[in-house]
Amino acid sequence: VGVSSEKEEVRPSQFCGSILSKHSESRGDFTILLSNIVLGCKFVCSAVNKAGLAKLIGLAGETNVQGEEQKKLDVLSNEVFVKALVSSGRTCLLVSEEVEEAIFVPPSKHGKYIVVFDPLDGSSNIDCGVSIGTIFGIYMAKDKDNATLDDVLQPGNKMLAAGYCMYGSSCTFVISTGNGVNGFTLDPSLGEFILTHPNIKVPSKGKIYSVNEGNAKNWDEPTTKYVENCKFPQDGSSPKSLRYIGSMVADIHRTLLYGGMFMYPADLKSPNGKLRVLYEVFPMSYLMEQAGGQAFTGKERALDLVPSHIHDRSPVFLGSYDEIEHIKELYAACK
Ligand code: AHM
Ligand code: MG
Repeated sequence: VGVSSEKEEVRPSQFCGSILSKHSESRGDFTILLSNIVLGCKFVCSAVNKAGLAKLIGLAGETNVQGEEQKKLDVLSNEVFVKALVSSGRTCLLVSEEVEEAIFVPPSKHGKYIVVFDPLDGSSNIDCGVSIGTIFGIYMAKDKDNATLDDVLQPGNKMLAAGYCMYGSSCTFVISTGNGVNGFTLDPSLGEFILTHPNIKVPSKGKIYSVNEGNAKNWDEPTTKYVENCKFPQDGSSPKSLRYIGSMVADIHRTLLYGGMFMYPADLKSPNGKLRVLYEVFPMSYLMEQAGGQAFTGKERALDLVPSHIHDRSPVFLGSYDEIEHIKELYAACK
């Protein structure tokens, strides 16, 4: 992937490992970190592609014909990313959705970066072959040899970079290092990600809304009004289409490319929504803003949230600039 933390321009001819920094102070640490994340994504992509064959080689949690224990894909993905990140020698603290406590990297492998990640988001979709993905965000520690939880309990606007890899009909890696958003598609014959979606910009308006409407009974008034307006617009415009995959990476990928709004709002049963702040809400909000859209919690800009626990949740509305303006107005009117 041809990107670096120093906000270089991304060129189609740049592939993973071919980065020449323009910045003399740069030591290539970020490039090494990123190439290890990309390696993890390639590994998980390969495992996901074989998931449908699991019955032939042994079901997850069972023993296969070689007598090897089969790991569940989400467990395997977590192990892959933890190993890839620790062995990069560029991280000091990791937070994974799969692990209750933060992971402090052994001193011999210390580097200055902190990575928060969901190794395999949407894993309930694995068995029916629907797109799933990895989500990550990167922070910098104040002191790599004395990293604490405070280094990671920071607002999303302190992230240096964020991205996701979608394991779908193709394997797509989308990243921002704070200078726009770029998308790369894995060419399986080369084993390299190729820049296929340079400088992604989310359309300012959208014709799609995306939400789990099964929760509508418990929604608050602004969410209910927004969705009502999508279906029965009062201004003579056409109703919007509903698209909901139930896999955040795929729903956000579509929203980035086609516009509209993806939301996982608060409801009476889940006042903080479902999605996790550090490794779901923040990275996707960062990408959406970098693509010219917005991300809102119902109270504030999503990237200004300060999590108090590594697995905190928050409601979130993400998407086209004008759509988020609309939901903000509805919340303001309800105050
Ligand atoms: P997971 O981290 O347990 O996979 O859950 C997160 C997923 C997101 O990918 C998706 O947006 C959401 O859960 C869907 O939830 P629901 O099934 O309640 O609509
Ligand atoms: Mg998740």
